[in-house]
Amino acid sequence: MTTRQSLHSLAAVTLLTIAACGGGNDAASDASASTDSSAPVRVVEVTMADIRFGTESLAVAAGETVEFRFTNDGEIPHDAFIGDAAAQAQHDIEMAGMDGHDHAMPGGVTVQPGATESLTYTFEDAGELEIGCHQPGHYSAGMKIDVTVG
Ligand SMILES: [Cu+2]
Repeated sequence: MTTRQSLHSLAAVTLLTIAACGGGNDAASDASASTDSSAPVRVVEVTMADIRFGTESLAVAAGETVEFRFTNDGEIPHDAFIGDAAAQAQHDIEMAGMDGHDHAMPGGVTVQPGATESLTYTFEDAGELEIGCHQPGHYSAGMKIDVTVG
């Protein structure tokens, strides 16, 4: 019993280690093995450049869970924040007040130059969402992806 418990703990630590190393090339090959969810997760790779996303629009199914992998090919940090247009506008105001400093961002990630960050999101309801970058001035410059959930 004790042995089984420690094996279980070891497995948990291994999974945490893989998660902490997200973005490395080695982690990518293990991603499917570390996914416990029964629902298949679609992986969408998105590049970021100064100042735009490599993808302008995306269609997903209502209820679909997507693992985004944002790779920043630019020379400045970029964000990816998922929400409807009203949430984007609100978030842009909040970020402007923080001078672009990193902060906890539910539904979003900040990606440093040269880095890759994963963001897993379940699109519950049909509608129009956006993925916006809220580094100062980026969203208003059009750094966003239109997401159609249907
Ligand atoms: Cu940006």
